[in-house]
Amino acid sequence: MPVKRVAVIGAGVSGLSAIKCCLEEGLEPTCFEESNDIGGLWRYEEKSKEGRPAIYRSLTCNTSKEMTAFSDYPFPDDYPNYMHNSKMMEYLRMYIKHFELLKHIQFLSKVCSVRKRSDFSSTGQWDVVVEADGKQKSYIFDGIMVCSGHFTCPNLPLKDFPGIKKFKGLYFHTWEYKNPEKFLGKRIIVIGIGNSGADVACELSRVAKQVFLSTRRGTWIWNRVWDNGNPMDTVLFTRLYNNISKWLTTSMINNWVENKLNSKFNHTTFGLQPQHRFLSHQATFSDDMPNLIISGRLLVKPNVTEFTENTAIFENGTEEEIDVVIFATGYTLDFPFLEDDLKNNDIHNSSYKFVFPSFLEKPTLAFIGIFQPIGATIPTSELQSRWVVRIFKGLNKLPSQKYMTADINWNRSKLEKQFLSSPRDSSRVPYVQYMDEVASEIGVKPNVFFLFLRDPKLALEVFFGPCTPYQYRLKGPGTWAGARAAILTQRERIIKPMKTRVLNHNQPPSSKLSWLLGTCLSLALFIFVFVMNR
Ligand SMILES: *[C@@H]1O[C@H](CO)[C@@H](O)[C@H](O)[C@H]1NC(C)=O
Ligand SMILES: *[C@@H]1O[C@H](CO)[C@@H](O)[C@H](O)[C@H]1NC(C)=O
Ligand SMILES: *[C@@H]1O[C@H](CO)[C@@H](O)[C@H](O)[C@H]1NC(C)=O
Ligand SMILES: *[C@@H]1O[C@H](CO)[C@@H](O)[C@H](O)[C@H]1NC(C)=O
Ligand SMILES: *[C@@H]1O[C@H](CO)[C@@H](O)[C@H](O)[C@H]1NC(C)=O
Ligand SMILES: *[C@@H]1O[C@H](CO)[C@@H](O)[C@H](O)[C@H]1NC(C)=O
Ligand SMILES: CC(=O)N[C@H]1CO[C@H](CO)[C@@H](O)[C@@H]1O
Repeated sequence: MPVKRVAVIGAGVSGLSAIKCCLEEGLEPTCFEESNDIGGLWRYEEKSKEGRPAIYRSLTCNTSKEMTAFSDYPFPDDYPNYMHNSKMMEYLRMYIKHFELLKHIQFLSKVCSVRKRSDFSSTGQWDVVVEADGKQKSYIFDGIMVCSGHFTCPNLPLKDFPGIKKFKGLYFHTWEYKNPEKFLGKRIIVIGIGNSGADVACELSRVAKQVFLSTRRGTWIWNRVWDNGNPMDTVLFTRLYNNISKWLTTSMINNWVENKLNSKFNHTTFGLQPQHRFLSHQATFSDDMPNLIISGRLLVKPNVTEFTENTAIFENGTEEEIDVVIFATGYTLDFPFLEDDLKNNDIHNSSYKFVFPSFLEKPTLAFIGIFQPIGATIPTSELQSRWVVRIFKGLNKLPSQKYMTADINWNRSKLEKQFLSSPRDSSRVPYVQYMDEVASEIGVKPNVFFLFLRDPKLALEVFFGPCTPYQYRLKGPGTWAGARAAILTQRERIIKPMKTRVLNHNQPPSSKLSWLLGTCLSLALFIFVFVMNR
């Protein structure tokens, strides 16, 4: 029986594209959102609410706009490359207006439980209980898309920090942090050096008396602003690099990146040098941190072994007076509404491509955007949704359970070898590789060679340029007529927002010869890559 009615749980970025993909395939989506508005993680609120994601006022996207867009809805050209959260909300509001998604969302509706119906093995249907207005209501759905995100349940490992209960000052998780105002002149310690830890420590170190950043293993720091001022992801996440990386060993890639990052500042001198290699663990985005470390506003410290009433004692025996402790210790996955077999199974251990739990008799439940792509979330979860709705409708089939389990185990052992065993790393996948894999399932992966024969200009941009989401709208189901133009104009949209002081004086003349040489080299490389792959 094909799926018709679909419950979408959550109206964040993943939920919104899930609704849109359902509509595209003629399904009937109902989206249940616990709060009173869309946006999920991206909606800033003055106070964090339990069970909801939360962000600080200054939060800025860590992926650039051309890499972050929905695949058939580019950002306006005057939007900055790295957006403040309020800009992201503006974009999401334009998106739901343009595709008329609002009428499919029920706000202030909390999903309490999602249970298999007794005839699940034949129908694949689910009983869904939703609470709204203090009343519970039951629904029957043919398909479920879980889009509730993975930043809702803060991880606060207090038991690892003896003495924290005795500590007289303030302590809390970054989930509760909003802005630096009330921390003027304080002595603060931030524990953890992930993206939030780095952001919060840098922001506070401008106003606090002193900020300490405690890290057990250190980290690699990379930048939003890459060579020549280009957004990092538009430079590194290309088909060319994805292709080249297949011929290099992991350690060659690590050497290259680590040298590059160390040439900006020496990670050993700055006290950040980790034991692990670059690819083994999530790196931290921070354009500011080296400036704040070198100016002494931010001091990098080792593990805290103990807190006293007003100090922190570090692993090497030093002790510092502290007024505030901020735990930037990440999040745990939490799906309180799911059945035990879905909830207890670590879903990354048992989901095919992080989407379909492989042990269900019917593939009528999918996780969308519940993983950690090394790249933007919007296009990855959108592509997952495009695949899911086609599976729901029976237009595409999943492989056998045996194959899926083997694939999951194979990938897991590969991940375990490559990454540190940390919850964050169990679901990390390189962006281009993952997008291509899912795109191949539904036949929307561009074939660069055939494209080259038909439309060389486009093919070169697809191969050498940033692997933007529009590439997955060039062919197959869900083709978008604007995709070609969007790809050919993407570089203009990258520089447009910075053209606020247009220079009239002439640029130094660049030689025609070097341009010609560059073009010939690119072509040669392109042909070489193609030949190597035959
Ligand atoms: C490399 O690029 C060629 C041409 O686009 C493509 O056919 C091939 O699949 C790519 N290989 C990898 C490993 O990405
Ligand atoms: C970084 O500094 C350390 C000493 O602090 C030195 O041994 C090392 O060679 C430097 N690394 C690079 C890449 O310059
Ligand atoms: C850091 O300190 C905590 C608390 O004492 C301890 O549980 C943890 O194992 C330490 N980590 C390392 C890497 O030493
Ligand atoms: C601990 O680290 C501090 C720098 O934060 C350094 O001055 C001190 O010598 C170190 N102490 C030990 C015992 O290594
Ligand atoms: C997930 O896989 C890891 C590594 O094999 C294992 O240690 C862990 O117990 C698994 N978790 C579940 C819930 O199956
Ligand atoms: C951006 O930050 C989020 C939150 O820390 C993280 O999950 C994601 O992996 C980061 N993106 C990239 C490309 O590293
Ligand atoms: C995401 C990922 O790493 N997928 C890999 C899982 O394993 C299959 C082979 O069984 C690979 O083709 C995928 O690339």
